[in-house]
Amino acid sequence: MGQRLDVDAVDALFALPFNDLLLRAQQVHREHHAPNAVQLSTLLSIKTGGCPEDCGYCPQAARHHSGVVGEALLDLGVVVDAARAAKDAGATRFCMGAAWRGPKDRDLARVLDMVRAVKALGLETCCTLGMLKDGQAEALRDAGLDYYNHNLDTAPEFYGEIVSTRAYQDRLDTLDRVRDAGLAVCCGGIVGMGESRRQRAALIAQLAGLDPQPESVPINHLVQVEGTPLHERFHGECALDPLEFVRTVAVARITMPRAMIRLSAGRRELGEPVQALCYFAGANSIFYGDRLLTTGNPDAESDRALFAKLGLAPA
Ligand code: SAM
Ligand code: DTB
Ligand code: SF4
Repeated sequence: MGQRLDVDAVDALFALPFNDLLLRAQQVHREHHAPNAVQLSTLLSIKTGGCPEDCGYCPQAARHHSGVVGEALLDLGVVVDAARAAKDAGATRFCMGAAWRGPKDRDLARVLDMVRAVKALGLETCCTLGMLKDGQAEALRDAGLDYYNHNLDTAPEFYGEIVSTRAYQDRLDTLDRVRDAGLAVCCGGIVGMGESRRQRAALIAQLAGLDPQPESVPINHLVQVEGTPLHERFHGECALDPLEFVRTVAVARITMPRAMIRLSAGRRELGEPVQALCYFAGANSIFYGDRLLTTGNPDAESDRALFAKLGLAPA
């Protein structure tokens, strides 16, 4: 993978006066993207809960007592119905997420059928299935997959406090497989997990240092779910100033000028004014629909109302 961008340089962007940072982000945004267009992706959890991994933020880890019940992989028909509904509501991409460490070959075969069927509806396709083994990214590509989502989650220096069941390098290896197969890369992280500003800068440096840079960068704000270790750490108290979240979006925009920056988990909790600032800071993609994987998201109607207020249009 590519060279890591200088963390000091990214940190210096974070330290700019807020207005200077946002103006610069908006200028970069306008050089590379339509100023008022937002791309809409809808998520579906095709396999919920019971995950063997220990990601400290995640309600789907079997070892966390979040109340999420482990379910089987959804049937093809259920997935196709959800994709059709997403398309009818205006989404252009359909992202299928599974609570796996990685797909077993017999499960992957069923996901390939889902990818073929969703693609046939005329939607862009995305999957997030965990770590991939040799050949799996190619199989997904051949079935018609456009994007694979796999996040770095946080800075290498902070990562060990959040996840122990897979290494940072494992994530980079999966991203290499995805890239080598010719799939578009969707890779981002989560902020608000108690990391320092320097560690947020290090996450962005890591993402921007991927070569080539990801086509899509989800910036998630931690959704604190009861029963997860990070909820136990912060007890629902937000660990991040909302304006620092806006800064993170702006720095992502400046350092990854061509990427779609996706305002991802935590959008409901941010509220309209903070979301509006994020759009100004260069966010141009969202998860659209009233559910993420297991947690809530603003419903489509309230997103459409916010777009109308801001003069934004679906891309
Ligand atoms: N199991 C697969 C994996 O981890 O690679 C795919 C699904 S996993 C739920 C996808 C991503 O969702 C995680 O990498 C993480 O960035 C994000 N995520 C999970 N729980 C979250 C939470 N509570 N708040 C914010 N983002 C979260
Ligand atoms: C990403 O970066 N965020 C999405 C998507 N990729 C798969 C997932 C957010 C999950 C939030 C917690 C939940 O709903 O379970
Ligand atoms: Fe499993 Fe993915 Fe949740 Fe980690 S983030 S516990 S791998 S579903």
